[in-house]
Amino acid sequence: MTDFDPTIPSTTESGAPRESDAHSLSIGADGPLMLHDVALVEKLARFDRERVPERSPHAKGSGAFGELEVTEDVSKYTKADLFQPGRKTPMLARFSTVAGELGSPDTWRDVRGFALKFYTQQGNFDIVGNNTPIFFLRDPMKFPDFIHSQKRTPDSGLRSNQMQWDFWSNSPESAHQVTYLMGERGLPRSWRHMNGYGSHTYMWVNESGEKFWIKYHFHTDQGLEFLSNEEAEKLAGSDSDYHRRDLFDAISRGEHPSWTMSVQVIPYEDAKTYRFNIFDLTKTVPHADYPLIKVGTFTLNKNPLNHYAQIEQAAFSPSNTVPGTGVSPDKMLLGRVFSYPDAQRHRIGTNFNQLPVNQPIVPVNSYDKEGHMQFLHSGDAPVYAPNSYGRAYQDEQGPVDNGWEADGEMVRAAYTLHAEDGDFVQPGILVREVYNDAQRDQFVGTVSGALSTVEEPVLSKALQYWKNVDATIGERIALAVNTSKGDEQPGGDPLNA
Ligand code: HDE
Repeated sequence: MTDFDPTIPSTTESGAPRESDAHSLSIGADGPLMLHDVALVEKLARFDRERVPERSPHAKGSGAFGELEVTEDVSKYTKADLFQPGRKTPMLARFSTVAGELGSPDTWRDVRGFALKFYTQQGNFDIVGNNTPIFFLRDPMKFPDFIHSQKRTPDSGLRSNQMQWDFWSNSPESAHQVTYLMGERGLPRSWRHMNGYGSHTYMWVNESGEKFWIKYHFHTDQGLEFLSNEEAEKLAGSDSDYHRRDLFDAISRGEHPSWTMSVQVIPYEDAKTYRFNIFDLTKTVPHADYPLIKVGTFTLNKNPLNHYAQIEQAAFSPSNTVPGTGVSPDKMLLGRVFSYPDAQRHRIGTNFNQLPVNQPIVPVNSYDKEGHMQFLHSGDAPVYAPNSYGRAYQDEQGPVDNGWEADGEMVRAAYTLHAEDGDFVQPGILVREVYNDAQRDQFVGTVSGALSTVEEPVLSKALQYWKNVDATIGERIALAVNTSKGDEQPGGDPLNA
């Protein structure tokens, strides 16, 4: 399918016949070129502008279109149209790595982005999550520093384990996510074989105005599968687009991947007394306390027709909420609500929401106007509100239905944390109780491999970080690192000889 007519001879962008796609206009066959050769100037000028800035994190990725079908009845928790029983909503998913650039290998160890856009009858609703249920940080102030530390050094332009571990070991709240990252989740076999999580706590509101705290889960129906370090390293060299290719080829073959959507529902008042601060993004909320409640299934069944227009220019944002949903006091989430549309205004252009992939399927009536590439217009309707000429506007007042109470002095501080909220508690449980022996061995191998190039003063801090997570694992990592650095100690990981 194409928006061009491929059967007519080529034209300029303004539609006039083009004289040549192969030869520039010159004075005689050997003479200089002419500035008024519109066909050449337009072609080169457009080529010069082909790239928009890549996403700063999450640059490398791809995605597909599909549909969310609600198979259960969760209407007692939310009035959002897309979550009503039996509803089918068209959607777009984009999966990505975080730290690598646009051309980087899909199989470098990393967290994976899991971004969903639902084109609902109440406007676009996005869940922009990852393949892990938690994150490295709990305050958005640290996010740019974190991303800088995972990207490249300013002088050599190289990636640096030293820099990554320096940031992590100085930020103990990262321990839970780094424990996930160094485990199997850091190397999914394909995007089809990984789970997705909204990660933050969000809000739902039902018809009677009752509010609930919500955690979104998307479990892969293809089963969880992972790559070994060796497989991933080999693929990074032989097929750097391995994950992109896998998804595109599977959908082309008619194998449509699907995910089961569930939510954890936490009654609004519970948050005040629960043993964890549920707004701290470095913590999971145990299923034993708040079990998964199934909502439905989403299936990806349609490949993009144009990667650039539909994936590169897709703009996902947690600020895209619809009635019956909302955000929460999670500081990271509140930072993101600002940052995504801001990045998109810069990256794609002020009117990015007018591009077909970002356009809602319902009518828009916004008083925002003009800026680069504006093409929707309001005719002769007033461009201001309030007005006396019939263009509708809103002025709701009083408490908003998806809000929460807040009080206190203005401070710069971490959240109020509870006894079980220590930075090393949940990562300790993850390595001791969730990982099995084989996974623990793999984990020790991966961490010690990554630390083998790290030097003082960072190394001691990083080794202490793992001892804080778990004394035994910490010892094993220290021994393996010291051995690989040529220490006198006897060889290798003692428990995995
Ligand atoms: Fe992002 N993040 N992020 N992030 N993120 C972006 O958005 C940001 C965070 C995630 O496929 C950027 O348009 C801040 C958590 C995904 O298009 C940027 C903070 C989670 C994607 C941005 C976070 C994510 C992004 C890059 C801390 C998982 C790719 C350009 C407050 C729960 C979406 C852009 C896609 C992309 C900012 C933290 C997931 C710069 C400031 C936590 C999946 O705006």
